[in-house]
Amino acid sequence: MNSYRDLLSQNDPEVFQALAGEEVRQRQGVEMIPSENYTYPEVLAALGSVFTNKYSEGYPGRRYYGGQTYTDRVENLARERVCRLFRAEHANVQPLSGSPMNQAVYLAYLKPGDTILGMDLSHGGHLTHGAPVSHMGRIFHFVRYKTQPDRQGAIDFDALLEVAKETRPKIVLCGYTSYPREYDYAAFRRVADEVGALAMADVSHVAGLIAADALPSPLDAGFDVVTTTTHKSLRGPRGGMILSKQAQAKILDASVFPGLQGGPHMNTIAAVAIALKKAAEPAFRSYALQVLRNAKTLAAALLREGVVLVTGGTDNHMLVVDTVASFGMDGRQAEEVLDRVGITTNKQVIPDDPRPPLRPSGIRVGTPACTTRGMVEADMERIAGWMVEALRHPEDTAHLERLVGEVKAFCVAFPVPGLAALAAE
Ligand code: DSN
Repeated sequence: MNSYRDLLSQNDPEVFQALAGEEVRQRQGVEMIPSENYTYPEVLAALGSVFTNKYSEGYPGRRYYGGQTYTDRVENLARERVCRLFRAEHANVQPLSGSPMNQAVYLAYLKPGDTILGMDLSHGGHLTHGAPVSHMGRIFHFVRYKTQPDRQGAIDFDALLEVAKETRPKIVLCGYTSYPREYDYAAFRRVADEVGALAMADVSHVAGLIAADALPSPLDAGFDVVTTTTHKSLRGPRGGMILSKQAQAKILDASVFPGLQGGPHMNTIAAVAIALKKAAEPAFRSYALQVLRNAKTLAAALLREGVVLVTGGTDNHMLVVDTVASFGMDGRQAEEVLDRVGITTNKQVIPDDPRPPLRPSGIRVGTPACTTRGMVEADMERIAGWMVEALRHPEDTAHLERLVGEVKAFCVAFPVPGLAALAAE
């Protein structure tokens, strides 16, 4: 037992019950949502520390409140560690999460009505990359480009350049939330250069793989601004960061604070610093390479069973499964069936999906979280087998019950960082 659990169980049993249930869920199930992970016990400790008590508007050495000796120290540590890890000239570690981090970049450089060239949501772009339902979509003019799913998700850069010349974007944005292929950063940089736009990448999903040099970096390709959340493959606390060239530092810092946000969450920044130190260790590179091998193995196992994958496979940590084509059920049904057997995925639109977002045609599956628990290629084969069995027999209760038992027995053998001290249920 650790002390925060003791305190909660004694003093707020209602919240404690919810927490205890979530702990069991995380330990007994296979977490396959590609944007999720299990963070370090040290990160959990920093999140629950007294840094949460402190207001620190401003930046180290230039704050609006007193008492900043230790908050300055921890924010400087986070900034230095991220710059070293990603070979960035400047870092802002204050964005509260992914949406404000991207909003801060847009608001730094653009006037209302200016154009951003970003990936279409159904092809892999994020809400903040220009989905009409986002507030950013009301303020700025987003022009959305698409991939070619039948050509392994490749982007037609000649066509993209033509669109850029016609629409004159201020920002050419590359980045994704549901795209299983690598990006050609150099080609995006060339398009941005041709039209005098800022080259921006949102690498939230693959930041951990970039940090480990398992995938290429847009900073190495000369991008001006790179944004990332800190809690996905990077395995830190929930937060956001903006990395840039030194020339962009002043405008970006002013855009985050005082432009968009107030006091940064210093407990999160301390936790980010911890995760960044861990990401520089050799064990993290092994994890990142295993994430990629696991995704490839999972994809191959599903393809062998005749499952239809958007773009036909994966180059990163993620797969998008067309569940309508593969199993005759929409993504919501597939997510629910898999949930019932303890495999957590999320429903996902596929390129130009004819179905609505809450009943889309697919699911998204990823390997960072299960790799953190120590699962390897043979485990991916088993998970693929369970997924296919469940999705082929969604009405067969006895069949699903058997899978529930198998998945649970399998999962509890893999410790969850941060929960390792708890006894198996
Ligand atoms: N919700 C995140 C994801 O799952 O990719 C993006 O905001």
